[in-house]
Amino acid sequence: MGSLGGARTVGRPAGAWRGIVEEFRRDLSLPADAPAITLREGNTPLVPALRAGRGADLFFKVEGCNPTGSFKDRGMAVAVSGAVAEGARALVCASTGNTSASAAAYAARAGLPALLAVPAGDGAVAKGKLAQALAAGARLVLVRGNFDQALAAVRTLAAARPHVALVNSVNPLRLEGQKTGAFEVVAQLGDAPDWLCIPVGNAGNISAYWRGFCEYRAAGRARSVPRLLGAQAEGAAPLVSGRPVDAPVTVASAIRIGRPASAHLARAAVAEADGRFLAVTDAQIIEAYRFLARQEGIFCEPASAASLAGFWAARASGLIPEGARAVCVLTGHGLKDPDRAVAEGDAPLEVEATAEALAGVLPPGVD
Ligand code: AN7
Repeated sequence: MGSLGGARTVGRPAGAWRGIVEEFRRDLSLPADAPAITLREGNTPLVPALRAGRGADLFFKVEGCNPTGSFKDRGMAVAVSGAVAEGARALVCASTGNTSASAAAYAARAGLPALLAVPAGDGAVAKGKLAQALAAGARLVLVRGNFDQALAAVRTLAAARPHVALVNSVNPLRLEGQKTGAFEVVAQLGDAPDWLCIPVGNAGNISAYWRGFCEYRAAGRARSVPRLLGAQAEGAAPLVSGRPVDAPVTVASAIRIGRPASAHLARAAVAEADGRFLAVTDAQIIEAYRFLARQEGIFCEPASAASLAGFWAARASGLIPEGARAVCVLTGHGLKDPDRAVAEGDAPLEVEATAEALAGVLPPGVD
């Protein structure tokens, strides 16, 4: 603890962002003596939409700019800081990929081993996320089952072992960290937006954002709270149908989840927020994914694009009115899933290494 605590002040220029544990410590329920295990997560850009807004005042919270490329780093920083304070000797989690990538990095930062249980099978976890876990030296285990089964297994494993810290979002510190996304949105806009649109898988993040908005309103730091739009993939939409899904399917592997662990919290949040859960098809998700990269310049992963697909559906139905201020949370970076990007892109051209050859393939209308 001493050496980790000391590391906090090393090489810190005045005014530099210290990561969410230090920046928001007074608003986090974390033991006061917990060290900050941080990669300087948070402080991600809120980027105005140029072309996607369809008459609304739309912004993107670009969570792919976190250290491991997803919003999970906010929760992981707090969960791992808490685990170190409690003397954990190992971290475990189940994951569709981003939680494991984040756990692997923060375990490395904390000097702890990590056991990551991810679903086996082709395309079950996007390649970039596997690469991150392997790069960090974590013990990556492919389990013969889906995410929901993997989560049940690691919960049972960790419950019997006090020195094994479970860092899935059933760990309350995860949601504590992730609520800071809402704090930042309020700071960036000057108040809460009218609507917050967010992809829903295990249902932790939507619950965390709601907590963050409510706390800021209670503290007088925001005048209002947003309505919540929770977007699920049609083939993995238990919160829309009201029934668990035993074999969830969607191109958005991050949210291929049929039994969300935080379903109760998310349902309560959406009810209090006068919000909605909404299902979007894989075709709608991919349309939004392509639009974001090609028309907005923002490369996110497919699951993240579900937020924009949901926003568009809600604009079309009139649920989100013209002129409303909305934020879509783009939860993970596009590089997480390189196979999808290549599959959606145009095949590259190959020519001789001459100016003449390149002149022959200039974009139309350019000479
Ligand atoms: C990019 O990594 O569940 O509703 O194991 O990676 O809080 O689960 C990932 C979820 C949205 C859904 N967008 O958030 C995991 C995992 C991305 C994600 C979600 C995930 P939750």
